[in-house]
Amino acid sequence: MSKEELNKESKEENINVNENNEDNILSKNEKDDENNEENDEIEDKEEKEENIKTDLIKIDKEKPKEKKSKNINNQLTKIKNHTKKESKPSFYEINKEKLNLLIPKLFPKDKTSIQKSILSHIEHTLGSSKYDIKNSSLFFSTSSTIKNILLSRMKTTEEFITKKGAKKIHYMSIEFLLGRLLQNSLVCLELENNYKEALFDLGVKLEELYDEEKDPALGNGGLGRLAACYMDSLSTMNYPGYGYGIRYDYGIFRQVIQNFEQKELPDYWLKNGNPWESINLDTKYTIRFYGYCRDSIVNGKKYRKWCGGDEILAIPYDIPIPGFKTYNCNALRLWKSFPIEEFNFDMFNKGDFSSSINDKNSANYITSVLYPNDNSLNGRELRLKQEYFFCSATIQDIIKKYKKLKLPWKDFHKYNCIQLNDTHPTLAIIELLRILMDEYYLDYKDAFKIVKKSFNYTNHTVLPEALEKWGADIFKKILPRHLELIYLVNFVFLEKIKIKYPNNNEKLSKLSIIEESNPKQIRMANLCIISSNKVNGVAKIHSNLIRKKLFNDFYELSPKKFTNVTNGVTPRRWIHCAFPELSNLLTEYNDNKNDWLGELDILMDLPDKLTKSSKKKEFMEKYKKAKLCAKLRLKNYVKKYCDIDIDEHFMFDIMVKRIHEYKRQFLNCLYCVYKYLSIKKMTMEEKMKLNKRVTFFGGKSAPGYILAKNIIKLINIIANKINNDEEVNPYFKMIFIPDYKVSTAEIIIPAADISQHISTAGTEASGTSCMKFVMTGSIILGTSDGANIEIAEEIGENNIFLFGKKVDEVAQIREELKNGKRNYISDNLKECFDALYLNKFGDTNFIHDYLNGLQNGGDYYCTCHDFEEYIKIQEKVDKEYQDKEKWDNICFENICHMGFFSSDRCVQNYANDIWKIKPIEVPKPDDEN
Ligand code: NBG
Repeated sequence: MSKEELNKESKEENINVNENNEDNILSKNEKDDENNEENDEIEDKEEKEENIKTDLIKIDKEKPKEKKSKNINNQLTKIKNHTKKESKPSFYEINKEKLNLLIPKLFPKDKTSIQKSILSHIEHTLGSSKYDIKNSSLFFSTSSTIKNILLSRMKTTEEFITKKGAKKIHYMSIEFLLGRLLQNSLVCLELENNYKEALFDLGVKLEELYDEEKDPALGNGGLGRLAACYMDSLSTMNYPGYGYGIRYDYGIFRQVIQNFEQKELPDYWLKNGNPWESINLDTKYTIRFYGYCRDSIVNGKKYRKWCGGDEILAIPYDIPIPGFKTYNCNALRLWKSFPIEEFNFDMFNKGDFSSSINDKNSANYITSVLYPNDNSLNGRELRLKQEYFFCSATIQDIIKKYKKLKLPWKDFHKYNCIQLNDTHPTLAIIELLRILMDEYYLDYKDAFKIVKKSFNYTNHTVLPEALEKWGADIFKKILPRHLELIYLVNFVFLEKIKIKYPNNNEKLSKLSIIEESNPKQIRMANLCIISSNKVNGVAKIHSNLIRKKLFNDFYELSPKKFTNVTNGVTPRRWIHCAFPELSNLLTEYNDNKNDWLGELDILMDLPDKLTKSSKKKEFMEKYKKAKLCAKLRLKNYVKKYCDIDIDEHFMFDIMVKRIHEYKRQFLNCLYCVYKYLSIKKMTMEEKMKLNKRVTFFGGKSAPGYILAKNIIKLINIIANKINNDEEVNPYFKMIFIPDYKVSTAEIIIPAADISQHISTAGTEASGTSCMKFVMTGSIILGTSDGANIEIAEEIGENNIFLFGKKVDEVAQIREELKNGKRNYISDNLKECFDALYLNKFGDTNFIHDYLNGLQNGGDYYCTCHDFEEYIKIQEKVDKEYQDKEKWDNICFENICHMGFFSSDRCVQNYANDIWKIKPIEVPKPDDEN
């Protein structure tokens, strides 16, 4: 369905919502779904037994007559207030007319008003001097002018959506890898040219200001970047969606290479302030850690209470998320921890100055730094505190907003849907359960029903080392009440399992949330699955692996719960911002319309249209020039940051992603060794026929991941040898680009001719950079893994270089390795290993143990097994690159067939199949000029 159709439908469907007819709030889709939902055998029976009896209004009615303790009175007043109509008109209601006149119109569009607005911020917001204006303050003030527009839109969007009584999606993610925001915001507002012109008139290049922005790098890799793309698409598609995460003071570390090795430096991204956020001091929530649980009696019934321990505050920083060509602007709410009191006056007065600020420091620690692990568990106490901190604040926020609607709890899920981006926000499930049971006195059954209808869980990995588990002992200490509730959820669930599978302890132990080890471990994924409405993987192959392998027992129990939403990326950032020359060209030949940026499928007709109008040749000439611009940008970047000269006419072969054994940068590195050794053996004549190539690597390793760090070191040592060998470097170079992040990705990705995505089949859940590479005109060299498979389906198998063992073959090889089979080292591979054993590239002793392991049954990721096929496909790549015209043509056709991989399609899938929400287009108010 196109965006227009969706919007039209939404307008029709949302009329009259909130006019005493709650049912109107449900879309037709949802009503159907309510009837068919939950076919799961066990859960279904329960579902139909009785309707929820307890809601807030009822509790209020059933208020006991006898005298209650002060405490209980307070609690009941609290509940009563939930339903009581407020009588006092708000500030807004009193001043509505005046406010609309007095709040300045904040949408500068023409040259002079843009300039005025920027300069006013320089002088008044920043307090900088007009006598000494630097690019850094111009960046901040320019961004501030745009933030003001977006803030107004964000508030209006929220107000409109609330008034409509629409269901909202709350997207919870411990990482949001936003990347720079200035250009993206201008593009969404369609003001990029206006600002360019206004600044140019002042002698400033807008692009130079883009470079002033520090990446808000609040994530590790694909998972965090996916969350950012989804935020962009939620606004673009007019869905009422809120992001919730953590405002880390330090995001991912800055990577520098010293003596060939990765060194980590702290990256204080807030050094110059963040122009995009606004702290919301009206909202604060108390978060508790440690303490104890006790019984309390309310209305003759026993309840549990969590008391004591330490309390800190969560305060939100909101970042407006604009959509492309729409007024709608959602909010990303990031929590920062604060101490309850600035510091302890008592201690201060007694002269204990350092202890008086201790509390302040320990509260601040919670959100100070992002854990730098990608696809592996961070089993630290502080990490668990981060997870709970952000879950509790988010759930309290959602509840506060829901309470304003004055509706019964049983309808909570009709207005709220919570998506868990992996298991890091799992505690939100238990936090909602705890608040419903312990603070609003719902019984377990009712509370759990609400929870289960509200939550959905996305799994992002099948790697065992990344599946979160927490020791029950840590939980007992930090979150004692949550541990009790987890045991309760597990008990109730396992009782049902015992009925379905009598005398089957194996089933019980596989399905249990608790792993009976010493100490006991809590399996967060099991908790998510048991407590969620839907569970999805992120690419077809991955979702099938989840169903058939990873969570097979759960799948057999509730097959309908499991679904797939293949990942996608936003074309605004990854085509337009990253590769403006290509974007402008596509717009030019799409009748000068850039609507394709909001509906990527539009490009599908472009190749035919160009052929029919005989403009194909002219277009392809311009395409070549655009690609050359992108390659030159990378060439200059490499000169600046690596001090290496490269020739833009070489084939650019790029592999950039987190460094991981499963992603197999080592395989690519071995091929570079092979290529070097081969060139060394060649005659001049043979060399002259070579396809000239630069192989680029980039990516960070987790600081404690020794093998990954050794791989970085190996790449740098080999690159050093190759680049300094004059017999080889006219034909082949190898570069490691340090500090790979969103802003560098925007320079690197569009420059590629070929890009590598060569994980062992069955290990990369999806991968998203593969999509960005194809969208900007390069061909994938990859395995049958993750999203590569679906990209091949969309663009055609002939337009992608696939190689390597398939997922079933990998399983078979692993079995054979277990049984002692060892004849898999080819002569080519042996030669490469020998060169490394003999330290031909420099001291590579550090990798010898790994090489020994690979040859002795340790080839778990099939690096050696795939090596020969990899050489063959690389030869094919070199050969096909000779016909540059054909190559460019394939790239162009591929670009035009990537509509499926727009994140707009993804959020539409989530909205229709999982969240059951409809878009709502917020009308542009008359007072915005
Ligand atoms: C990563 C996968 C990628 C996938 C992203 C986004 C985690 C745990 N998983 O393959 O490794 O593209 O998630 O779904 O970071």
